Amino acid sequence: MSGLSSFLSCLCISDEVRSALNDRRGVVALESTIVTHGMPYPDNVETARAVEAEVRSLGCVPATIAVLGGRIRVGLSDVELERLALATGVTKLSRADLPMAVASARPGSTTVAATMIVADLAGIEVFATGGIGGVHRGAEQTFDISADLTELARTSVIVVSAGAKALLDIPKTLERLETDGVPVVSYATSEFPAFWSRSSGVPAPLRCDTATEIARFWRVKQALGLSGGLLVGNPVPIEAEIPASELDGVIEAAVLQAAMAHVRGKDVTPFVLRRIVELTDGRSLRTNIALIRNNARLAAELASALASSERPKGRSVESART
Ligand code: PSU
Ligand code: MN
Repeated sequence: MSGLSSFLSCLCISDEVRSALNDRRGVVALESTIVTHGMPYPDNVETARAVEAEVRSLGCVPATIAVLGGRIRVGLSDVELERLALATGVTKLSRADLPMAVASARPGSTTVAATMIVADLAGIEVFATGGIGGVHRGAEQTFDISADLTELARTSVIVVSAGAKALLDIPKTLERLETDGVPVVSYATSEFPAFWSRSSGVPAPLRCDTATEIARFWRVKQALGLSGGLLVGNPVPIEAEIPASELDGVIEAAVLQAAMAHVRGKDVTPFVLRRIVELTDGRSLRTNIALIRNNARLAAELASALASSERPKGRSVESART
């Protein structure tokens, strides 16, 4: 089997997404780890549907990404989404285990890192999630740093998030992104948002106030041949936020419980998110749903702005000299 045909045979783009890309309509990639590991059923499938509807309401096409039946799927049907939301034993996939899920034909859901890889393969420039993974609190002991950060450094996709989850060490997360040269843009705020809270107390490295501004920034980055992602921090709507002061104790308790239960590796984030939902009686889940929908709307605005502007071919020293 040639390299190209094996690549094509494992990547399956739905007809709807393919024609949207061909017709240069806005397409927004969506991840599936939120569905399988981020929320309980039925909130997970209801949220996934609501997020897809937000994207459509702005004239764009949603492309939810997962691995099913040994193929990387870009764009799921409603029945497939429901099945994924109900399934148990779905693997949470990052860069390291994405090929294994395809090779073994076991179902897998994609994290921010894996969704970026697939979006880039499919030619989708914008991706909406809840919050990225980052440098965990106590990383100086555990070395727990999400592969999402490495992916942002190498893969050229815009990730619209509500910031980094406040269970992380936000200043260290931003330091790491700065080292890797990943632009971090807060949307219509001067602070980097903290997922459930609009404010993290940490200033945003860059600020844009409109989707058009972000789109222009992205096109210039591409024209200069600067590969890698762009992270957008879009604060949760005021009416849905939980102020950091109210959540700090809960997060600390949940992180401590994860450590005491010896939760490790990829299980840490789902465990802590679940505990925070329990400790807040479901309030953090409602905030999580609101912020994902909000991110989907901004991502769709961005995808529309980008669809009407040409993708530059990238820098060429030869052409610059002539
Ligand atoms: N955003 C949410 N809920 C989630 C996630 C993001 O609102 O569950 C997932 C994303 O898939 C992200 C992952 O990539 O959490 C981070 O996991 P880790 O810290 O193990 O890299
Ligand atoms: Mn980790």
